[in-house]
Amino acid sequence: MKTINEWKHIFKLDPAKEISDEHLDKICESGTDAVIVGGTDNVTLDGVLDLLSRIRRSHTVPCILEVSDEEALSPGFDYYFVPMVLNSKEKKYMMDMQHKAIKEYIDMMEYSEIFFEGYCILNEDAKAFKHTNSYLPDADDVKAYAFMAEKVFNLPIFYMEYSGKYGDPKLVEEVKEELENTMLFYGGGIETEMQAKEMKEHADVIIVGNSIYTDLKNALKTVKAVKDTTK
Ligand code: 1GP
Repeated sequence: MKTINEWKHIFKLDPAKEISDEHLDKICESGTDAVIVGGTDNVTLDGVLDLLSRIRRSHTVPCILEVSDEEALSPGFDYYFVPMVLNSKEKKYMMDMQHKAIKEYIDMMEYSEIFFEGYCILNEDAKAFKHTNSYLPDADDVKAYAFMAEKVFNLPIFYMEYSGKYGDPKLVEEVKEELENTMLFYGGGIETEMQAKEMKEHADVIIVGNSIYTDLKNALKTVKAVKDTTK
């Protein structure tokens, strides 16, 4: 099995959205490096467990829970990604929720399976942006957050989150230049092979979410588009 720093592509499934078995099979067998289960609204334990069991039933793709609500925390995933929202105006989303979860659950978990993500939410219209009371950083702010994610907090992942909107490839390129060891994740608005390739030029990993539900055929093509890249 590949290690996380060899990954290039991840599909993100929203437990609050319906997906047929046929489509889920296609996602899991697409050649993607992993599948994240995560969302912002209406993420319930039932929804998370339903997806986990349907994925596990017949697939071996690595399965990650992105923990946004501790009520929906469940054992059985390969990895747990925990967002720390660097551009939230509330300390709660950067520090306090994570602190509380560590206090309550760390003894039950395997720390090697947990990855903290330095999140920077860059789409003002995204649900996560509003939910976390974030502000829109300018390019220099974003680069400074990337620097802090790596050098100050030593986080394994810096995540440029444009959820629902295709972002700025130039800024992704500039942010990548700030990072030496921390992996750069890009997510947001990828619907075509060309967009996947463009963002993968700079990001280590691209995440494709919404287009799974709106245009599966083209969403599936994003896997091969980035697998062929050498970086
Ligand atoms: C969302 O970054 C992911 O958390 C992917 O974004 O849904 O816009 O593809 P999209």
